[in-house]
Amino acid sequence: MINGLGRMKNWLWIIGLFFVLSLHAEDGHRLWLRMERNALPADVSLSESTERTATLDIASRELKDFWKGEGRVLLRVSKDGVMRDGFTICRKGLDVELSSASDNGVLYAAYDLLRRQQAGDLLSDGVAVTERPSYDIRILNHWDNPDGTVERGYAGRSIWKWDELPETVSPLYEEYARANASVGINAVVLNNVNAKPQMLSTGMLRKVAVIAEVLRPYGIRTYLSVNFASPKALGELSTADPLDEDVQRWWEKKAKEIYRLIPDFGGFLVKANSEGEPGPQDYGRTHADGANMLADVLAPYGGLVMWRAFVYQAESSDRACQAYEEFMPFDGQFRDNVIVQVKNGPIDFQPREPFSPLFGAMQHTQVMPEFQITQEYLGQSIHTVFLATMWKDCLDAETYRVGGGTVADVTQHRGGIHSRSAVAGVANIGDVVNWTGNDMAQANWYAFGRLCWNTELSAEQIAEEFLKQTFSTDEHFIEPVRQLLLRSWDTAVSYMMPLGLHHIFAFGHHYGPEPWCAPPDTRPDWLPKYYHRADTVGVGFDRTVRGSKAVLQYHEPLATLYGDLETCPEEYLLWFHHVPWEYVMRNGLTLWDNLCYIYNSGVEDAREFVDLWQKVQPYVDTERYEAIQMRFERQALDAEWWRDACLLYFQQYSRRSIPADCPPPVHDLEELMEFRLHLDNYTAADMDKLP
Ligand code: GCV
Repeated sequence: MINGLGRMKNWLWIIGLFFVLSLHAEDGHRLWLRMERNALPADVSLSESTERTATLDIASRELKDFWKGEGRVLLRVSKDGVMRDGFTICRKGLDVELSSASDNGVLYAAYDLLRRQQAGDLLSDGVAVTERPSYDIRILNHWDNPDGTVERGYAGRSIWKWDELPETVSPLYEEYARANASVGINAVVLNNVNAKPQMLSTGMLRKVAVIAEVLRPYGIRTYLSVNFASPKALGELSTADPLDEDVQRWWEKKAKEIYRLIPDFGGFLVKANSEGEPGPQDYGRTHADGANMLADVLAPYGGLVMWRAFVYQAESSDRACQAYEEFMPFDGQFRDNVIVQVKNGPIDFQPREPFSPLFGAMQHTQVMPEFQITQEYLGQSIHTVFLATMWKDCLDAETYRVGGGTVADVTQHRGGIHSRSAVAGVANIGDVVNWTGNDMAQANWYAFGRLCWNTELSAEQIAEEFLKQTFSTDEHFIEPVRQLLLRSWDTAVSYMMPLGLHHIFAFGHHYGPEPWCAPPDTRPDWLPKYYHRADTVGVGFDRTVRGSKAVLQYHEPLATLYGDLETCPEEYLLWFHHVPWEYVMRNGLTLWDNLCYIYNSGVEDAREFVDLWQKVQPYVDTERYEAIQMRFERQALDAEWWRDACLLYFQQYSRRSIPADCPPPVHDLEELMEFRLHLDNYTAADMDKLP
């Protein structure tokens, strides 16, 4: 018989065991930061002349806890060190010295050293490495709303707990700061570009100040998206006209309040006159008027304005032309502390777009690329798509502007004495335990940081680093999964929108295919038909000189190359041309047959990912293995759905049969049109509905 005390002991034991197990459960929360903690701290100290700071305390603590080297680690901040967050790591015998002109630089050096240790890439004796970041500002844009929802977020709710702040400070904030610092991210916009005016209320700013305080020692500056109509919306003025003196005074007062609370506040991100957001054009003013007014307000504090070029009007005959048309007239008219933030492609984070012509065109304005880490248009938190490959494609593209230069070159160029180069990524982070919904999507957060730090890194290197730190260093795991990641973007493009097709998504949620979608009374440029233009002659958007003339926004030789059907890269064919179904492509097949084969190859690749992942099961913990495998299985089913939807829909126009050696569709068009393939449909019940 077990007495009462014995029973209680048993329960305590069970609870204890549960606690220990849950602590060690592999839930993905540790991201790529999986170093084993030292039993005894490593020997880490500051050089004599280096003064202690909160940032150096973090660098010391990380190295004491996780550096396995036997020698001494010396941290040195000196004015002879590398500037702008850069650093040198030098190994002498067993000792290592980390030096920089700033404490942030030393922190980045500490994480670099730990990354090398994790990935088995240690420096040999006598070797020194010096690193300098490609961009000064490496910033995450959160599309998080004050009510805790996240626009285009697929990883739970916002990590910012506005209801609890400023009293309760979630431990997530510091973990988040650490993860960012470990990959060199040094700035954060906390809220959605569709900004609520309430973000600038005094109550909210006090909460923002608390988050900024947690982020600061990790070298991270806080920025906010602002609603251009704030002076009106917060109830004080009848206008938000940027040339109105009361409006200017309102912003000056607001800036003073912000900097009193957050002395190192980074600045404002603004989405103006786009998708219904207010802006200077509401008062007959220009983007330059609006941006410069805010820039003047922030200049005394060293603050920046990141002004988005993501603009388009319903009436336009080609949405792809609009950012250029609206911004080029103001090239050279923006203040030094304005950076124009341009999405990587001319439309909107589509699976594959040519680079935005604005990068090459704006020669007298500081321009920064904006990438989307959250996979709004690429399978959200279900599909594995490694985005470093896509971002490299943009960054490495030659713009052919005067003097030449790739997108990376021209955006890293620093125009004026105050200007800083910058690059933004729309975050894929939420409050789910593994941060990004899909464990594999952590790779994109990681890749964004690493690529902004060094645009010369290859996608392959980044994939390998990530996998080694996050899963396993075993070559039997690394080799196949690295290949999978590197193929994953091309695969997704093949089963979603090959050959330059774009924006044929389901309305609103952008998960599944709906090339037919045409709800009544909807803006034409929000509908797939506006983009694919399929008819009985062919498919694709004519952006040549005979069409919308978008090709002319590129410098030569690109304008001619893209504008000629015979020379246009096939990956952009239907982006720039309306191509007859029977057009014979470079491989000798017709456009229609090619389309069928490419869609099908995407499906086959997605199926192969399921098998490939199964083969590496021995190297992955059960929890993450299963969560990822379930997603690969769904991805393969979705790929089939995409292929059938697009081919059966376009077949109505091409009136050609699917080649005999291509597997016939699994679904029929009616059924595809009835069931809206959606992330939320993927409950067990809805999976059953799938044929
Ligand atoms: C934040 C696309 C997205 C919107 C987003 C917008 C933008 O249109 O679907 O959710 O709004 O881009 O980048 O401003």
